This record gives sequence, C-alpha cells and structure tokens, in this order.
Amino acid sequence: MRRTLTTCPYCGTGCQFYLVTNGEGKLVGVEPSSNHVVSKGQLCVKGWNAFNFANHPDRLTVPLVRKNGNLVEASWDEALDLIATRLKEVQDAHGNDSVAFFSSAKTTNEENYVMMKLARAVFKTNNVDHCARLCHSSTVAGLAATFGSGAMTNSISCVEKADCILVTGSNTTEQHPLIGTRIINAVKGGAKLIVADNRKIRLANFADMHIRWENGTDVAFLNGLMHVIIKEGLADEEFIRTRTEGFDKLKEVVEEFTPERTAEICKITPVEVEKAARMFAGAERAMIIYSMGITQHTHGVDNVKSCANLAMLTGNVGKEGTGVNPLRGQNNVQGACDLGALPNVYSGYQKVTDDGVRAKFEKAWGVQDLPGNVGLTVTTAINAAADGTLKALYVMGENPMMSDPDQHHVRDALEKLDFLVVQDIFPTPTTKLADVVLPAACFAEKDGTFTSTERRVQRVRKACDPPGQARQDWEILADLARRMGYDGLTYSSPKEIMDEITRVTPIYGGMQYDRIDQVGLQWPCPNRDHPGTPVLHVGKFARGLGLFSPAEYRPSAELPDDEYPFVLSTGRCYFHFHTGTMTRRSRLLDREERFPYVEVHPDDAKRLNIHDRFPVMVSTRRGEVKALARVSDIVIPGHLFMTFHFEEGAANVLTNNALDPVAKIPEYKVCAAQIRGV
Ligand SMILES: Nc1nc2c(c(=O)[nH]1)N[C@H]1C(S)=C(S)[C@@H](COP(=O)(O)OP(=O)(O)OC[C@H]3O[C@@H](n4cnc5c(=O)[nH]c(N)nc54)[C@H](O)[C@@H]3O)O[C@H]1N2
Ligand SMILES: Nc1nc2c(c(=O)[nH]1)N[C@H]1C(S)=C(S)[C@@H](COP(=O)(O)OP(=O)(O)OC[C@H]3O[C@@H](n4cnc5c(=O)[nH]c(N)nc54)[C@H](O)[C@@H]3O)O[C@H]1N2
Ligand code: SF4
Ligand SMILES: [Mo]
Repeated sequence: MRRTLTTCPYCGTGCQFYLVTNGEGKLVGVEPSSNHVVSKGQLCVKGWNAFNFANHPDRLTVPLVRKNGNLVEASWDEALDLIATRLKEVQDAHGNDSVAFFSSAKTTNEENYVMMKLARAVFKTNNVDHCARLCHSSTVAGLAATFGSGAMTNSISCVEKADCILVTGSNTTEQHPLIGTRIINAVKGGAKLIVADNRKIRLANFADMHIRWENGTDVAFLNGLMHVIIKEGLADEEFIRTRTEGFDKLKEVVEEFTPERTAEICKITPVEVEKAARMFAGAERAMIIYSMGITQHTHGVDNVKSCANLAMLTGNVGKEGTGVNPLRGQNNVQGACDLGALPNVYSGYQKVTDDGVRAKFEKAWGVQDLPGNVGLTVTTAINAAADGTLKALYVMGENPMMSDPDQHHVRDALEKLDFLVVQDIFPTPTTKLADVVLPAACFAEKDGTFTSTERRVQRVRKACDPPGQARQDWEILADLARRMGYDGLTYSSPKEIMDEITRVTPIYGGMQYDRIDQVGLQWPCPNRDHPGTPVLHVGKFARGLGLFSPAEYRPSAELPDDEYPFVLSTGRCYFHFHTGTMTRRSRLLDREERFPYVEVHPDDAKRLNIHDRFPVMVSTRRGEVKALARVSDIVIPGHLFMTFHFEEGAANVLTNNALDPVAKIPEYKVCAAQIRGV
C-alpha cells in the first residue's frame, strides 16, 4: 500500500487526504490527513469516497472523432490535428473571436493557466471563461467594486472566532460540510447564529434566528438591517470615517427601508428585521458567510455589494472573526479565477484592457498582438452560439448541457456550432454533441495545485496512472499549441508551469512548490519570503478606502403568476456534486440519492393531491421535467426546490437564463413554475 497526500476534488473547502493505492498501483481508498489545517483528520462523505469514480469503467480512455454522425475511436495525432485544422479554418473564415474556450474549476491552477495562455497567445482571443460565471461572478464583481478584491476576506479558522455569524444563501453543512462543522462549533462556543434561508436547512436547527424570507429579496432585507443599525446608532462611526467612502449615499438609500417596508417585501415581520440588526451590530466580531443564495440572481452583484455594505457599516472587515466570506464552490474555482480563466483578466486579475499589462504578457510569452477587447463569458458565449456568431467551442472539464440554464436553448446553441471539442474524464450529455472528445486524467492521476475558498494554494499529487490513453489536461493543450506552431506552452512538468506563474502573477509570486509542499499558503503572497495572507484588508482596503455601494431592491426576472404559481429554486444535496458525472459513479454516494426529486410543502401537496415519493411533473415556460415529490416543510408554501444532479430529471430544462447585467450570472434561484401529479 502507498499513500499520496493530495487535495479533495469536490468542494472549495480544500480538505486534504491521502489516496491509498495497492501494490498494482490501483486506487483502493482514502485516509484523512490528521494535521491538515482545515480538515484536521476529518472528511465529509464525498471526500471519503473521492477515490471511487476514478476506477469506474465508464472513464474515457481514447480520443473520439465524429465520422458519419458517430463518435469513433481515433489516435491522438488524428484528433489533435483535426482540432488544429478546424479551429484555424473557423478563425480564418470568421475572425479570432469566433472561437471560445471553457476552462475548468475541476482542473489544476497550472492547467487553467495553460488554457488561458492557449486562448490568448495562440488563438488571440479573450473568449475564455469557466463555471465561476454560473457561481461567484457576482462576488468577483461586487467585492472588487466595494473592497478592491473579489475573494473571501477571511480564513476558515476565523469562523470559530466570530461572536455572531450571518449565514445567508449557504447550505453550509451539506455544501461545505467541514466549514459547516466550524459554524456549529462556533455556536457551541457561544456565538450567535442568524440563518437567512427560506429552506429549513440543517444549520437552522442551531440558529438563534432562522429567517425564511422570499427568495430574491436579499437587497431589501440587508437594506432593512442597515436602516435599523443607522437609526439606532449601532454603526461603527470610526470605521466609516477612517476606512470608507460613500456613506452619505448609503444612508440616503437605506432610509427608505423601514422595518415595515422591508418586512412587506421579504414577507417576514418587522420585529425580525430589528432583532437581526441588533444581533449582528451588537456583536464584537460579526461575520457574513454566503454562497449561491446571494449570487445566482439577476441582482446578484447588488446582493454582494449589500453584504459588503453591512460589513463596513458595522466595522467588520480586516480583522479575525469577521469579514464577508463567499464560500467558493468547486475545488479549484478560486484558482481558475486567480489564473485568469476569465474574459477580462490575465492571471492575478491583471486587466486585458491595460496596455502595460498586455505588453508584459507579450514579452513573457514571446508573442505579439495580444487582444485588448474583453471576451465572451460562458453565458454570453452560449447566446452567441445560438445567434450564429460564435462558431467553435473548446470545453475542458465542464458540462454545460447540464449546468447552464435553459437546456433546450443550450442544446440549440451547441448544435449550431461548426465545431465542438470536449475534454472530460467521463461521457456526458455535452460530449454527446461534440465533434471531438478527448480523454483526460483526473485529479488522482496528476500533479499540480488547487486554490481553496480561503485563497489557500495546495498541492495535488499523482497517485496512479490515468486509464488507457487518457492524458493530463495541460499536456493535451500544450500538444495542440505545438500543432498550431507555438512552442511557448511546452513544459516538462506542472512545477515548471507554476514557476512561470509565480513570475508573471504578483499575488502568486511566492507560491513555489517547495514552499507549499506540506502546508499551502494563502494569497496574496508576493515573494518567497512572504508568509501569505490569512485576512484581507487589514488596516487598508485593497482599493484604498472601502466604497459603500448602495443598491435599490429589484424583483427577480420571472415571478409567479396564475399559470406558473410557484417559485422554483434549484441547488444541491449533500451526496451529489453538480451534474453527477463523478458522484453518480461512486457506489456509496449513488446509493443514498438515486432519483431526481422536488421538494414541495405539505399544504401545497395536499391541495394539489400530490403524494410523497410519487412522480410529479414540474414545468416552466422553458420545458417540463419528471421527478419524485418530496413532501416536506423544508420549503415554505408556494416554493419548490430541485437539484441539478440528475440527467434524467434535469433541473436546467426549467431554469431561466435571465442574467445579472454586470456579472452575467443566471437566475438559477428564482423562476415561475407549476407542479402536478402524474
Ligand atoms: N454536496 C455538494 N457540495 C457542493 C456542491 C455540490 O454540487 N454538491 N457544489 C459546490 C459548488 S460549485 C457551489 S457553488 C457550492 C454551493 O453551495 P450553496 O450555495 O450552499 O448551495 P445551494 O444549494 O446552491 O444554495 C444554498 C442555499 O441558498 C438558498 N437560497 C436560494 N435562494 C435564496 C435567496 O434568494 N436568498 C437567500 N438568502 N438564500 C437563498 C437555498 O434555499 C439553499 O439552501 O457548493 C459546493 N459544494
Ligand atoms: N439549476 C442550477 N444550475 C447550476 C447551479 C445551480 O445552483 N442551479 N449552479 C451552478 C454552479 S455554482 C456551478 S459551479 C456550475 C458547475 O457546472 P459544471 O462545471 O459544468 O459542472 P460539473 O458537473 O462540475 O462539470 C465538471 C466536468 O468536469 C469533468 N472533470 C472532472 N475532473 C476533470 C479533470 O481533471 N479534467 C477534465 N478535463 N474534466 C474533469 C467532470 O466529469 C464534469 O463533466 O453549475 C451551475 N449550474
Ligand atoms: S468538505 Fe469539501 S473538500 Fe472537504 S472532504 Fe467534503 S467535499 Fe472534500
Ligand atoms: Mo459553483
């Protein structure tokens, strides 16, 4: 038996564990790492089972190329030559921006860097993005505007130092289980907990206040809290005076949000608004933790800015046990953003529109004419494909057919493309539409790094060989670059890629492999002597002064009406991850949750003659999906909740692709729906 220390491939908590391989080099299990800073010898059920999918017989093992309508086996040479030729043809005919790249929060930092360098240096387009668009793009935009840096301000260890925690739109015990445990520990240690989520999530059992407001009304609620805090003299005046700007504007906007008006919009009571305001503002150290309930709205950026406003108003930024803490979802979504798999920035958030930055990367990469226009996002690329302006798409480690909103629209868009490449570890609904499918190595089969939600860069280590002819993602991309006549992506190892990253990316300047060998470091870490940064904005915000950015309340894009009387919200469960490609191929996880389901309140079920565990049809203006009813008071009356884990009951057939105007994130959390028994 051999043990290899690596990082969990599921959520952004960033637990580490040992992968156990037997004498034949086959993965046989997982052992926790007792001295890891976050996981401390514990793992959630997905971590314990993280070795399981890697051995599954469905793994992609050979390149596939479409011939006469069918995907057939091909050699690597044939597949990569075809990609190089076709992408070049498309660009020659329709311009550089007719090609787009989806990078992957499942792959390593090094691979994301290589992908964005390939797009920019070789294909001369900024059309590169990844699933952060569907997830925390509101955070990146909202916190960059208010604080100057769009990441979690504090560390996971800070949770236990808070005196009051506001958890809003985060089902922490199921989605970031080891952070959920920290919250429960904090409560046991005397911290107050306010859970703002209309579902009765597990954390609600531990909460001093569980506020079940209407989905999509967070701006009103947060403005209401700030109204009370200002009115009752609970604001941190010194912090406002010395550390922030724009307070007068905030005061003016929240003036209108009396507890009564707030309660009316949110469908709660004025007393709840007042009580929560006093609890939060009264704490010595108060922390905000949020996730998709805040970001996945057409007003996602406004929601994030409002969280930032509340933290600044009460002086809760820049010290331990406080802060605005977006929990990043995927294992390496923080890293994919940091490494510039985004259409507007290079690695380290260096802007593509800045002439000096482009000149720097031209020199470092030995190329000319890097494009200065901001590229397409995941969501706008799909729309451009549907319009016929985007002609080719290269998808690495994403499954847009299942994860993007409005599946019929996505299918239509992907079918219209002249050329689609998908590089994955398993066949997916997206590979089914591809012209070329490339088999990739999974996390257990590669070296590199992931960056966790607390900005911690940690090692990923190879424990076994990839199946069949599957190759590392970065090697595939580098091989393609060579076929396009570019040698600047030829590396001998991920370490060499990281060395280049440290040279061109100031926040990662000190992230050399020898330094992060045992314990990962938190960025910004500008040089080899820097110890890393557990808490951001200490003494000074990244942008100088914190900017109060008040928002007016705007309702969600599609509200219930007579035809579609329910609010449908979508999200996740504990046992499955996203589009289920990995967890549904893990025996233990699959056993726990086997069928698509929809949560419906007992009063609604009774009225509509719907029975627990019996099939129902859920429909919206975009389509209909069959699922099993789960009759339960987890949801409030008038609300339905589904997960998007199941291909045979795909929630994204139903969702609305209305976007936030700034972040371009879709409104996964609110659309109008109907339900009936079948
Ligand atoms: N088991 C598991 N873990 C995961 C994932 C997974 O698929 N499975 N995915 C990972 C990823 S990428 C992400 S982004 C995270 C997501 O983690 P979370 O955001 O915690 O998960 P969700 O289920 O999307 O939504 C969380 C909660 O938001 C609430 N909510 C919905 N609308 C609103 C609203 O308008 N306001 C408020 N305040 N709350 C609202 C919902 O009721 C739900 O309980 O999880 C990560 N961890
Ligand atoms: N309705 C609804 N839809 C949502 C959401 C929601 O709350 N509601 N949440 C959104 C959010 S927050 C997110 S983050 C997105 C996630 O959207 P996606 O990223 O599209 O979903 P995943 O299932 O994580 O897809 C990852 C793919 O990468 C593959 N993969 C795994 N490891 C590797 C590897 O090492 N190399 C390669 N090449 N491939 C690999 C997996 O098999 C899988 O097909 O979904 C979004 N969609
Ligand atoms: S909490 Fe997240 S990182 Fe930790 S074991 Fe579970 S899925 Fe993996
Ligand atoms: Mo996510």
